[in-house]
Amino acid sequence: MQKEKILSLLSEKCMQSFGCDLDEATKQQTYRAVCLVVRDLLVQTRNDFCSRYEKQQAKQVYYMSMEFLVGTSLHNNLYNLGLEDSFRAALADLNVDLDDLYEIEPDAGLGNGGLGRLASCYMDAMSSLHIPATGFSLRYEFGIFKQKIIDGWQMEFPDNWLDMGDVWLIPRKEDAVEVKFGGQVHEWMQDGKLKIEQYDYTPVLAVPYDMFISGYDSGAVNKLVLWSAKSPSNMDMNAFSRGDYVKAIEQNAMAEAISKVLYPADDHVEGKILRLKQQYLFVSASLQSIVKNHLKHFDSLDSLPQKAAIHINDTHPALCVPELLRILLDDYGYDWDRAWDICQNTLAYTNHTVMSEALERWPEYLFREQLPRIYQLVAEINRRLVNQLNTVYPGDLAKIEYMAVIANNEVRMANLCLACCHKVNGVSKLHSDILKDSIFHDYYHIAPDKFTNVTNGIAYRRWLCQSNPKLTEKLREWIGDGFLHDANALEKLMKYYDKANVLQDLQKIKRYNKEVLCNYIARSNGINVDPNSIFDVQIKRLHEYKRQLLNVLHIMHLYCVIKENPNLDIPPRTFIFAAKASAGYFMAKQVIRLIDAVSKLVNSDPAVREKVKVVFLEDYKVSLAEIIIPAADISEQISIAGKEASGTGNMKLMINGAVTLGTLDGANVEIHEQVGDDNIFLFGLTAPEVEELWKKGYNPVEYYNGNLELRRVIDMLTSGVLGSRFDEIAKSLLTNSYGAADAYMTLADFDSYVRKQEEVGRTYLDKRKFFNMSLVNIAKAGLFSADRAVTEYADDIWQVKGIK
Ligand code: CJB
Repeated sequence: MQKEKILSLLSEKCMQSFGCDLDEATKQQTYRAVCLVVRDLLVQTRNDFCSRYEKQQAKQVYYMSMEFLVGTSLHNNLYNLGLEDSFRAALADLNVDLDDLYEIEPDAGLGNGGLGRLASCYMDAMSSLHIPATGFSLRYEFGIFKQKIIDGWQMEFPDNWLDMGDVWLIPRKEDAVEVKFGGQVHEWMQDGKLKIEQYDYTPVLAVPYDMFISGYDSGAVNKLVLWSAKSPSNMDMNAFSRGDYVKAIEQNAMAEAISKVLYPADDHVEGKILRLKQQYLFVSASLQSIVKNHLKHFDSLDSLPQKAAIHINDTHPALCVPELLRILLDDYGYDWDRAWDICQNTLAYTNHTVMSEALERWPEYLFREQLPRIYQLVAEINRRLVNQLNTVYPGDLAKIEYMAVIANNEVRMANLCLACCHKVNGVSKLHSDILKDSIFHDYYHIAPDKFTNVTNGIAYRRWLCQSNPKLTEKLREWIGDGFLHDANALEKLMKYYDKANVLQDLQKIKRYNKEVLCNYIARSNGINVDPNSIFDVQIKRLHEYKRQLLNVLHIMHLYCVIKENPNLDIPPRTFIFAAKASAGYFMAKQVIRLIDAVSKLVNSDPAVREKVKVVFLEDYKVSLAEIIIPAADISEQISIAGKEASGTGNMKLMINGAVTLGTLDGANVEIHEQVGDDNIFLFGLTAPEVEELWKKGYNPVEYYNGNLELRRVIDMLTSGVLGSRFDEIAKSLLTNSYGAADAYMTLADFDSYVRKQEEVGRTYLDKRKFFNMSLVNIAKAGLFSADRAVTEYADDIWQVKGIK
């Protein structure tokens, strides 16, 4: 597009939206005008795409997820539309730097971490692959909280993203749907048919907002539909006319509270009523709109499984099962068997974690009270399931109870999905095997064909091409443009494996990206970091199983070693952390406090700080990850084996040339398969070894007593040298009385980790060797493209195809 055309579109938008000329617009107004112009372009492409797939009566994907961690959109959309350079040039005429506009865009942080970001990567990939898809979620008024660290403590602040982020959303008030909560169910016979009605319920309106999702160089634009809860205006009229003004307002607020805020817990659930209401609101509204859309094009719901693949992203949208059943039975008069058949063939489920605290279960009374009709259906699903299980496992009451949807006064959402969905997948080879062999083994036994694996993937055009333009430019020069469409073409880089000038260029690019990050660190933390040091990065949610603690204990060990021997010859290191902890997660917050204390100790000690620096970057989010990842040398993926379902940060770091230091957990196993032993730093127990050790009886005190280095750092925690004491952490490692001590085997893996870290240091001294490794990581990262992952979903689970 010519820059004159862009300028005229911008001028028009500016006048329309703000009543001012473009050259008088503030930066914020210019930003909004640019976004609105881009949005219009997306609408045009979308209309064209829709008419093509409607004409072909193509099957569609409906991706149901409580979280979409979208991040920013302007850069992504301009890049995908191939308009970045022309917009940059047009804006330069106005003395506006496009990068400044990128910076003022808030992240749409409608997710906690990996799961939500994966959903966004898959939306991007579906658009790039021309697969007609709609994502459904909630339009949280407040996304993931903003994090500040004050005196070592994480503080949470509201994320009012809609202030600026609303520019990408198009409301469709006319398409609002009603969702019913509470009340009673009335059943009666009419003309020989059972009739069902919910009465005395509380209605809540779900209003859809559309956000368009572009694909790379693709004629396809999909959309994310975000539901916002509203109180129906007529609901309070009675109370209002009786003069019960406060009650009316209260009811309004209660309805609207449903989409107010994202629950900030990751890999962990809280059985709160509001959360159940969020889930039902978005599930019911989405299914109503899917059904309506289907009936616009086809004459009955019999063909739903042929035309719609509804995907349940983790158990949060598991209410899809009984809600779709309810619609088929109550609203469209299907009989049970036919309705169940349609549900089974339409719905598929991805499991994202084996952590027992993340498996959703609802107290039965609460579930029944909030969703009386849905409860009846779940009870009937359970009754039929238990009957069936009695024939497969006669008399095995323990097994049947384990597999039941309702047991011990709880409704279990994973079992609901397992009982119904035609496909169930894990998110890495190891994780999918653990599902089959262990947590879902009994379901696997009765329906082995249901189970499959789709290893996660990333939208590499965001994570490499957009966030690391220097590397991308060089890659294009070295291997051509093929990788922009097909990530497997990155493998061509292997021909330069030992080419000195390529390795030097890789080193220069890394150095440049490190300088960018150094500037950020100087601005945000006031710490001067040496760009020649190894950038050793652990960025992810703060969770005990991810073992940020192991990383800190090693840093404390290094501190001790350097204090003992100030002339120690090791390459300087900068340890970079970024992580949010769930607001109520005490131990996670203690670990943040420990990182903060260690960083103060290390960074202020003249004997140590030349060799080691520790930086904790506040408020980890997509846009911050985009700055850190291109600058990383070492990617810390050090979870206890068997617990990290996949990880996707590991893939983003790898494709940017960072070398993984990790356990054989999640997708690290496949990264290892890709790069081979020589291009990864592996340490620690494997998943079977972890299991073995638990069986044998794990006693962390033996490790503490048997390893002087380990003992020294654990003793430091309670000695006061860190400025304050970390008794709870030490206790959780050695003497936890309410669970297993050291539940994540940090002590068992300490020695192996320390030795591997020494190897990392030695390897880095040989720059050529290190950048050989880095090159291999980039070259072999193609497998982890979201395009590959989505193609597997499309072929094996959804049976959908891209549109010509
Ligand atoms: N995951 O981010 C979350 N939240 C959850 O509640 C459960 C799992 C993560 O999902 C990612 C995407 O599949 C995985 O890569 C990651 O291992 C897992 O922890």
